[in-house]
Amino acid sequence: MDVVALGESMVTFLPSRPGRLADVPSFDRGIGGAESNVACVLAAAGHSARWVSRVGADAFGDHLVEAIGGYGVDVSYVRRDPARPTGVYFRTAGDRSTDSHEVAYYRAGSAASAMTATNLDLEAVRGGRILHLSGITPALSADCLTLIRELTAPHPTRPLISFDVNYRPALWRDTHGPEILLDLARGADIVFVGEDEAEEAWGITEGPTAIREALPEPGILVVKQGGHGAVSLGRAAGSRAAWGGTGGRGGTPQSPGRATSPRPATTAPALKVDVVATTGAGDAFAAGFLSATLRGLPARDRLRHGHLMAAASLTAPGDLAAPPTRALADRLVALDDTAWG
Ligand code: KDG
Repeated sequence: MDVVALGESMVTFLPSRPGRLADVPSFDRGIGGAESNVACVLAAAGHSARWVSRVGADAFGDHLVEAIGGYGVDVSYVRRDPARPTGVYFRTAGDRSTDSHEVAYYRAGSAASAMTATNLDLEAVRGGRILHLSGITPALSADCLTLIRELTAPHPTRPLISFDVNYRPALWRDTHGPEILLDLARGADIVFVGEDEAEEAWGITEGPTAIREALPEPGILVVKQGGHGAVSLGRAAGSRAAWGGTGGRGGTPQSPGRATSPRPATTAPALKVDVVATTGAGDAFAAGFLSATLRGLPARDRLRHGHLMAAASLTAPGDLAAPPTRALADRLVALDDTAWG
């Protein structure tokens, strides 16, 4: 198994026309969930991917398992909870950066919020080359926070941990969310964070180098800069190795250890697209980057694969868009710098 993704997925409801949630009369059903979005895009790109979670023993749980399984993702370790419902959420179609972006979650007490190390199959969770997690899960409940701490702690069969910070202030019940996220990110091997997110959560305003100073441990740190592009910062002095880091070509895991020489940062501009909706674009980016990392591609191409998958997501209304095939993505990534701005 290339990648295992663990986290809550929800049935999403998108308004059938623009407007405030209070005004729109009808909604279209879709699926969402940061981690399963990553698994679906990876499966579409030809990787073996598993999604591990809990859903209710209800119709929405059926829909999630069928829809995510339909992408070719292994859903055989998704547990059904007869006592708790599947989470759902409603959002406006608007760009997250505009005032019109509204999200209404109905997920408190959901089946996924009750995930623990004992009601999931931890061997299946640790059974991939990469375990992808996000900062959404620890915000769901005390049990979920304990689970993520356990999965990111040292363990003899711990895979590489990919962690997308995904700071969702609306989900954190206490004020310690940002410091918990920083701590979890420090325990990961590959970290994705938005520059705006680092500012909102941690008050870091000086960009990628300052974020790297706050997060020296992960072998690879990817800082997303919205429509501008993204920066991959490889092994800094004192960080753990993770498959070649910036500029590396290694397709096999290197033994974790302390690297001593700083590696240069690699920057790649994003594609210029007309944004339909930003939700899910970060997940698509992470999937493209992880796909190229699994294939041992150099840092520039990892970022470009991320941008291509993000572009597919940004130009579609749902949380999960049909990504380009691997062959098409490879052709587009190989275009020269003039095409990539
Ligand atoms: O990144 C997109 C996700 O945020 C979305 O699909 C829903 O997982 C979700 C969440 O918790 O907001």
